[in-house]
Amino acid sequence: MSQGNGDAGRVLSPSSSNKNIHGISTDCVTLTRFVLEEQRRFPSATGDLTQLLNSIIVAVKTISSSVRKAGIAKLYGIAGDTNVQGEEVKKLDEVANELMINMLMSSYTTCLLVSEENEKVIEVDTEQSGKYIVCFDPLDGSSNIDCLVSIGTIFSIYRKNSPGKATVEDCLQPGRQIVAAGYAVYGSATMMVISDGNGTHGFTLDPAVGEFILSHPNMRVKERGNTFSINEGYAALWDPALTEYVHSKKFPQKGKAYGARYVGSMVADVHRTLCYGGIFMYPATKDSPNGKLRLLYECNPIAFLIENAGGIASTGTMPVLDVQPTGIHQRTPIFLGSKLDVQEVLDLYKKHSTSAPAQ
Ligand code: P6P
Repeated sequence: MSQGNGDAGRVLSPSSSNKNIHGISTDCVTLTRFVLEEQRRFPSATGDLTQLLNSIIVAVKTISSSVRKAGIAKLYGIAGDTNVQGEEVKKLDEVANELMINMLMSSYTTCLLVSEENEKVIEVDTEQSGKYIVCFDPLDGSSNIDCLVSIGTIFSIYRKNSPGKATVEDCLQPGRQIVAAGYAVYGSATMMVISDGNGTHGFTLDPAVGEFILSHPNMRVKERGNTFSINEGYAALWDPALTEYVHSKKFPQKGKAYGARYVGSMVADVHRTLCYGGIFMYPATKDSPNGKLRLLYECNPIAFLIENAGGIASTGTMPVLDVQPTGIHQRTPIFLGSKLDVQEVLDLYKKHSTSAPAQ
């Protein structure tokens, strides 16, 4: 599928084809239908990417159902360390990881998987393997589950470009090579935000139907927002450029101060930034010279979505998508969101010539 230069105008819109009879849509654009439409833009497409995305959709629906049951299950004593059969109850992120791995492997379209939960790359058995590589975080922000803060699943899909048996080197592609990427956010509703390079589009899960429905076609990041998002608890560890930037948002020489918003769950902070504009930052600090967030399955997929929505995602010195990975779990600083807001930070790094740690 194309990258970034698609004719986004082609994207199906919920209003143009939506007929309502007794409040029931008779022509809603589901994510499955959207993916099929996108496949038809490429006559040579084999349908493998469609099959792969549909497998991810099933995994996400199941994770969503498990996330929403987790709290009540604990309350009724169904979940805890063991269930009524005395079987060990897996932690939600383990369940999410197994779901993603099983659905990806059984799609017969993948050859290698990189998971935040697995130290080593996961090889797909030859009789099941296909041409795609998927890097994913099955349940990002899972430490927030018990306090019901929104959490998410993040994924990015690459094509295996080298001949012969897939190796870990095939996973170390810059984000610019991403074929498609997305996240699911398990919040007040469950939404999937995806891009195949032809714009960034949001789909809301209708639990009554069990389908993701196109609710936010062609999402665009505002040129400038009015909030900044960063964990200020680490302010003592920031470099001078970042310290100057945050100070300028809190004590502006002219105009209103920015609001501060920070959930501590990347998908929630990113989704707010995508919807409302502003800037999300997880910078390098004196303690963590490459920041905390992982390049392959957090920063690259999110950067792909943000760029396809007209925003910027930078390490502080270069676009995130241009970083050449050297390890499957490497970290990177990230500054993302509204173009004008992120550019202010980049200009300050240039001024202080304090380059965020080189990748
Ligand atoms: P901190 C969640 O643990 C996570 O990996 C991301 O989802 C989130 O953006 C970040 O860590 C929060 O980290 O250091 O602010 O608690």
